[in-house]
Amino acid sequence: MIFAVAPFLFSYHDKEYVFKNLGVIKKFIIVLRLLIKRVTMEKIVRFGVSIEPDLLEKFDQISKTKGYSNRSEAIRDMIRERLVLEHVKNPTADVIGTLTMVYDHHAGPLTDRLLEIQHDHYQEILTTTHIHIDHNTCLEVLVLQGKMQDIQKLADTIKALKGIKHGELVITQRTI
Ligand code: NI
Repeated sequence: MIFAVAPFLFSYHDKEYVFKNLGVIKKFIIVLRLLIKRVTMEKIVRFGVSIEPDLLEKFDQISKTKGYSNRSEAIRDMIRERLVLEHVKNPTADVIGTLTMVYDHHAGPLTDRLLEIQHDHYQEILTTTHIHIDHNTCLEVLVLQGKMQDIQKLADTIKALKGIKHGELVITQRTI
């Protein structure tokens, strides 16, 4: 194949040459397409799954409700979700995530405590976003990174503070 391609590569600027060798070029493109297809196909593994019809029906119904266009993508996402769940079970696993909280900034020394805790954990807190929802209420999002046990402990400490109305920790991993 390389012998067929070489003259084309060296003379691609010569319109006449290209025109004369159109057949060779077309063949080269077909071979190239097949090669690309083969390389990309190898990254995907197909496997058969035995499943009860009613279970599959329920799965398809949920997938459809969630907007999946095909089963494969829904199954892939389900597997990734499970992998994250397993990953975060390890207390020393490296994780990344967010803590979203809603609080009343008038509630006692809450804002001072929050600031103090955040400065104590500056290595785990990548960034913070603060939005004033109304006169009393604040929404704050912390982007966190570190060991699972440290992130969980930090989130628990913040959520337990008096004045925090709601807090939710969402954890994921960098590569899934
Ligand atoms: Ni505020």
